Amino acid sequence: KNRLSNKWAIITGATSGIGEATAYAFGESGCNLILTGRRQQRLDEIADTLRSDYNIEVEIAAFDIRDADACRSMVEGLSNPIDILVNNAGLAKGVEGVYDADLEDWNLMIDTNIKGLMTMTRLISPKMKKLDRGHIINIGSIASHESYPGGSIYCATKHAVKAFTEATKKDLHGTKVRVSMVSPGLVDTEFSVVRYDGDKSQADQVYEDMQPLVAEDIAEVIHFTANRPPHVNIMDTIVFPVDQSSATMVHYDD
Ligand code: NDP
Ligand code: 8X3
Repeated sequence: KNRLSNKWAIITGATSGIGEATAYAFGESGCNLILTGRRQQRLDEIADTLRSDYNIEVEIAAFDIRDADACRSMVEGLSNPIDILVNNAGLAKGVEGVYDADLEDWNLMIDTNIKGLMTMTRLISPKMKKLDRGHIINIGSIASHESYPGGSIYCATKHAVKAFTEATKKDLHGTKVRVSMVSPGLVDTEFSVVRYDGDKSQADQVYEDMQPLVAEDIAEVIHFTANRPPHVNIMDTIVFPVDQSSATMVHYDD
């Protein structure tokens, strides 16, 4: 059953990877979309394709999610109540140990993965609470559940997403607003290119000799989570490729 038709969803970080794939998955179900990210041209192109392929309404807003004022003016400009907020925008930057990691990278991750997600939730949730409906879906990670060397701050930000998701659900206890999380393992997106600061060959090595997830695999899970009947709240789903068994246990072909 399609429960997403004619709804309105915001997907943050929809210019690539999981966010973009989720936009297509929701669009195919007739869900109207508001797509965000910093890269305006990509938003334009994705929105054009979605409008012509699925005959849905698509609005775009290019801004940096670390900028709380930009988040606020986007939300204040909305003309339709939001049924689904997919808090997806996020990144890892750097793989150094805590003792020599770059403080700018740390702030970038904290401000994007934690504060950006929290700001969007703070801005969108009041109307959901008032209307007694809506769904917030946060993109966590296996790094929300485990910590690994070289990932101290990224793992800390994703653990924060888990804590925030659970507390948000409890804050909205007694309402019909749903709060969920999806926690992927290795997904072949632009994620590793960003983590390795644009070094494509290092990024490719992460997914070499094993079969990673693709963005569409996670988009399907986000779509499934959003499309449950209104009384069903999926709290969290951990999704690995079959070649992965923990954050650091990955099977590579000989
Ligand atoms: P991508 O790099 O492909 O996509 C990240 C998205 O986030 C882009 O659309 C990017 O848009 C947006 N974004 C990043 N920083 C900002 C910012 N400051 N302001 C606005 N938008 C921003 O990676 P993924 O699709 O893999 O990542 C999506 C989410 O999934 C992230 O939260 C990530 O942590 C999580 N995740 C990814 C996994 C993986 O292995 N790939 C595994 C587990 C979780 P733009 O650059 O245009 O601003
Ligand atoms: C991204 C997946 O394993 O690099 O969240 O932490 S991992």
